[in-house]
Amino acid sequence: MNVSRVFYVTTPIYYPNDLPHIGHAYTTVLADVLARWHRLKGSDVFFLTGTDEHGLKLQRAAEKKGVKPKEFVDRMVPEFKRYWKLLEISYNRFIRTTDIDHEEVVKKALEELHSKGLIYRGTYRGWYCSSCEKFYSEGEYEEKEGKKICPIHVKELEWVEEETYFLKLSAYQDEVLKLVRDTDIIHPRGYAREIASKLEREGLRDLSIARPKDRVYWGVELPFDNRYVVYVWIDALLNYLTGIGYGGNRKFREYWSVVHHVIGKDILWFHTAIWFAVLLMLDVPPPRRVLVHAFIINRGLKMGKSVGNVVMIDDMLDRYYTADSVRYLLMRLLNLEKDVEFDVELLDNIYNGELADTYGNLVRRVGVLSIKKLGGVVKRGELDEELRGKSEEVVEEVVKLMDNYKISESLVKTFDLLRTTNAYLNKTKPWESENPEPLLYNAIEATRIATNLLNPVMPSVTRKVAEALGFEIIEVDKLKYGEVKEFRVREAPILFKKVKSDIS
Ligand code: ME8
Repeated sequence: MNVSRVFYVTTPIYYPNDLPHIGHAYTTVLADVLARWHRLKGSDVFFLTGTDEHGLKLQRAAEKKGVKPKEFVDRMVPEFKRYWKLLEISYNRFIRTTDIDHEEVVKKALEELHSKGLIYRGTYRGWYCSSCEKFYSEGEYEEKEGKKICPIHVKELEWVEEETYFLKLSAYQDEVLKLVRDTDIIHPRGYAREIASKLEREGLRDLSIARPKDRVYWGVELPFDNRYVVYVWIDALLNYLTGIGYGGNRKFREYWSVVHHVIGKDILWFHTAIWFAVLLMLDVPPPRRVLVHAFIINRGLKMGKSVGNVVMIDDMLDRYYTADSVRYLLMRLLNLEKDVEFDVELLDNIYNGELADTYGNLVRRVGVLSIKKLGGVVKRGELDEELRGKSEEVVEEVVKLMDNYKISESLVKTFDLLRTTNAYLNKTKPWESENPEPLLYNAIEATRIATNLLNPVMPSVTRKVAEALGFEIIEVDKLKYGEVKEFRVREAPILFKKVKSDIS
């Protein structure tokens, strides 16, 4: 196996205390698009997603429902799987932190850290947010009317004072800072600067990595002291190792060398400062990339259950009918650096203008005309230089953009080609022409190129177009304008039903 032809991508493992919403879909679809893009480039891809099932938050959610935590998460996991199926998420493994192989990895890792003398006993005194499952140090929280407030969940922090075990992260501060500042692991770089300056300002403090069982019983037992469970974030981060069979084998090393962690900016500190230090301690190389995106916000606040401003995946599927449309819209909105407001009017316009009027309309037109004028058989004739030039330019640009995680820009580029092709039809008028075949061939060929490029974002609709117009979705390196000798057009499907802006 050639190393450059391997790709490993992960999503955060989500807390199954509630159903996933479009914030979770945003990350998961992004990871799926990268997985599909690399498959389209001929790589051997491993795509990992799953659920983060231990800890106080889950324990409390189960207590609220009056059931045991395991029973509660067992009920929630099928819901996550159902949503990811609806959205055509092509994961290779759905990992649960309650999986036996994972619990073994956690124990093995903790043993190793302990035997290396990196864990010591101590007392933790400080503030905790159970929704973040995070210890808050001074300056990180907000204060309102004398109360300490979690800035993400806008709720009061809890005071925690307990005997625990600490992990000696502070010993790795300089090495971690180097990885953050002097490598290209964290992307976009603004996030690296943010973490570097936090490290320079506050340093990397030792972390409490256990919770006493009389407070938190729902977790992996600490292998060297059964009165404690492992702190949920340490448990969770290790899933990325379990997912590909943590160990010294070749498969693990190959996948690990290219791992991309896709995350939202809320969990950046855990995936950089803390994770890099833990990996250094375990003698595992740092991840190849931590790909960070900003938030989807609604009425100015991060969309989240505790804030009460979520848009559910079902709401979006109801409005835009198909997984492909929802995936397209989420990826069209995607912004790694800036928060984006969930704006239905804007989404309606993109949906109607781009999917229905541009892509849908083009496919329908070439389909109908090919069947009517040529009985569906469209042979290659003279290639149109403008469409060929445009197609080649778009393929080249899209490859560059996708390889740089600029998915929204790549969609805009591909839609340029679709628009140019619609304009080509308007200009050359194959419906009036005595020799419509070369005109239709060129239009279908450009449609094929665009469809092939759109496949990772809209897997179903692009397959449908390929079948209707009679071509195959192929590896992107082999995509070349004019390659197809003949199209056998079978039908002229209507791809996207328009939405009316007056309903919401
Ligand atoms: O943090 N906008 O799980 P979680 C964009 N279990 N992305 C959003 C979002 C929004 N409004 N809301 C959620 C956890 N997300 C831990 C992870 S990993 C070892 C452990 C996405 O269920 C985004 O990816 O709270 C964010 O980082 C993640 O969901 C948080 O999911």
